[in-house]
Amino acid sequence: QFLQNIIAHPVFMAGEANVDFIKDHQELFKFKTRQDRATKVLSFLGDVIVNGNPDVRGLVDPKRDLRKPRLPHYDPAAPLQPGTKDKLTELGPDEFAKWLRAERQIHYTDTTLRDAHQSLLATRMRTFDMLKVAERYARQHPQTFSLECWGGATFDVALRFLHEDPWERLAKLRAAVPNILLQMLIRGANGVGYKAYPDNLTERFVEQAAETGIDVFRIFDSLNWMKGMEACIGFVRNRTDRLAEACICYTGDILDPRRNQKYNLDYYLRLARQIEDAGAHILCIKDMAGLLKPYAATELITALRDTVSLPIHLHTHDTSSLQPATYLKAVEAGVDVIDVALGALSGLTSQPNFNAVVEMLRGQERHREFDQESLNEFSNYWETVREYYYPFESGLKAGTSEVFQHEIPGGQYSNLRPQAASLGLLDKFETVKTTFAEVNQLFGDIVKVTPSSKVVGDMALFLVSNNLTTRDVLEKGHTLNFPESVRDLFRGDIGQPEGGWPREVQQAILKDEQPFTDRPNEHLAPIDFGAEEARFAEKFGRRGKFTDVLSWLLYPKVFEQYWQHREEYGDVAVVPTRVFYYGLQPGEETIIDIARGKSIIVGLQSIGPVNEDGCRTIFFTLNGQTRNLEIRDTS
Ligand code: 3PY
Ligand code: ZN
Repeated sequence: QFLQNIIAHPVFMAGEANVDFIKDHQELFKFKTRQDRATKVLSFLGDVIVNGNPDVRGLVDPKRDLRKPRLPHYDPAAPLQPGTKDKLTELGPDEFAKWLRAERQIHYTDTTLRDAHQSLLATRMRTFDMLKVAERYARQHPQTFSLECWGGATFDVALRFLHEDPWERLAKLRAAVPNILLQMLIRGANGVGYKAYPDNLTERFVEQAAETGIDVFRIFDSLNWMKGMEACIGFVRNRTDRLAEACICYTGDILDPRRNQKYNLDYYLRLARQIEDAGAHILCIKDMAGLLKPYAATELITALRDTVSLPIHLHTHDTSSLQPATYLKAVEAGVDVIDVALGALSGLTSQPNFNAVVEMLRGQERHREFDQESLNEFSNYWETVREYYYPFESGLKAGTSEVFQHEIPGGQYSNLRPQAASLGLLDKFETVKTTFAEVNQLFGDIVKVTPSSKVVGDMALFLVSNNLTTRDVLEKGHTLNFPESVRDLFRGDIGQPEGGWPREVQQAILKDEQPFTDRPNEHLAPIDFGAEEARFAEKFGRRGKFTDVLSWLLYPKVFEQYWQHREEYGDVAVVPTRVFYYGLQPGEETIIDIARGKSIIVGLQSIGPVNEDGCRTIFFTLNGQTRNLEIRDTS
C-alpha cells in the first residue's frame, strides 16, 4: 500500500517528487485499514437487515412469494456456435451492413437486458440476474442479431441505485456472450446523460465502450437534430471498428392528416438521407412511444428502402398492444431487424413478445427459426426473477390506445406515474397525460424522447400542480418561474427542433435570457483527461481505472456516492437480488460468490436489540463460523 500511496500522491503525479519527497510526506506512511471483502459484504447485508434497502423503503410486502428461478437448459460441452459478432469481425462494419441488408430471414434484437426493464421496472435489473443466464443464452440462441444490454438510463441507475459499476456489467456480459453483437443506446451529444457533454468526453466514452464490449451503437437525438448526432456517428465510424446505427425518432402519424403536418413521410425520408450521408451503417426507426401503426409501417419502410441503401432496424414499444401487427407489416415491407423482449419482460411499455413474434412469422417466407421451448424457459426464468423487482412495477395493467393521443414514450410512462404520485398528483394523472399532449403543442410539436420528453413531462407536472393551463403560459408567462429544465430546453441546451421554437413561448419562458442555435457542445471546453485523472486521484485518494474517471466525469455526484458505497461495502453486484433488496430472515442462509472461484456462505442467526450507541449486534455465520457485526440502526 506504501507504493500505492506514492503513485497516487498529487506531488508524485505532478512529476514534482524530489529526493526529500518521502521524508517530507509522512502521510505516505498512513495506511487505511481495509476490511476484507467478506466483512464488507456482511456490513452491507447487516445494513439491509437492520435498516432496509432505501430503494424499496415503504414498498416491501413480506407476503410475496419470491421463489428461486429455474435456469434454462443448455449443454456446456457443446461448441459455442458463431454468431453476428463473428460475422462483424470477419466482414468489418461496412461489409457487415451490406450483408445485413441482403439477408432474407428476419433478424431479432433482444432488449430484455436494457429497454425492457427500463420500461417496466424502472431500470432496476441487476447484473447478478443477467449473468445467471447470459452464457446460456449465447449458447442456446446464437442466431439472435444483438442483445441490447447497455446505455440509456442503465448507466445512471446502475451507479445511483444499484451501486454497481456499469462498465463491469458490460465486461462480464461480453465475456459471457462472445458470439452475439452487444448493443447500447446513446443519446448523441447527451451521451448516457440528460445534457450536452464536451465532444471529446463522448469520443473517449465511445472508444471505451467499444473496447469493453459494445458492437452496435444506437445513436439518437431527442429532437431528431442531425447536429446532435453527427459527431457521435463520426466517433463510432472513425475511432472504432463497430457499427454506428443512427435513428429517426418516430412521432405523430404519417397517415393522419391531423398529425402529419410536420412529421410526414418527406420529413422522415430527408432525415434518413442525412443519416446515410453522415456515415451510419444502419438506420433505426426508433418508435419510442409505440406510435407507428401497421399501415404506416408499410408506407414508411417501403419508402425508406427505396431511399437509402442502409439496413433498417425497427424499435417500438407495445404500449397500445398493437405493435406485433406493425412488425408483421414491417417484415412484409422489408425491415431487416426488429426489437423484441423475452415473454415475461415484454408487452405494455416494453417491446413486443419475442417468443410470440417468432411464432407470428411462422409460415412467412422471412421466418427465422428459434428453439421455442428454450425461449420459453428463458421467459420463465425472467418471470420468476421479475417478482424480486415488484416494488418497481408501474401498475399499468393493459394496453392503452391513449398513447396515440399523449405520445408519452414507453420508458417515461412508467416513471411519470411515480413522479406524479410523489407530487401528490396521482388522482390527477389523467390530467397530467392530457397536459403532456398540450405542452407538446405549446412547444411547437416536438420529438419527445429522453431528454426532451422529460422536459415536456416536467412542464406538464408543473402546470397541473400549479393549476395552470398552457394558455396561462402565453397570457401570464412573464410572471411565472418555469422549471429549470424547461428554460434549458428553450435556451438551446439540448438542441433545435424541426421548425425552431415558437417565438412567443420562448420569450415567455426565457424572459431576458438569450437563446442560442448552435451546438450546445460548442459552448463546453474540452476535457483535459490528464488533469482530470490527477484530480480524481486527489479527490478519491488513489488513481481510478479509466472507466471510473469516465463515470465520474459523466455523473460527478452520483459517482461520488457510488464510490463511497463501494469503499464501505465492496462490490454489492455479487449479492443475490432477493437478499440485496429484502435482506435475510433469521435462520436463513445465502451463498455469495465474492470473487471468481471464491464463495462464502452467509447465515443470519439473530438480530440483537438496539444498544445505547444506537447500534444492533447482528449474529451472522460466515462459512459456518459465528461473526458478529455492530450495525447502526437508522430506521
Ligand atoms: C433512453 O434514452 O433511455 C430511451 O430509452 C429513449 O427511448
Ligand atoms: Zn425504447
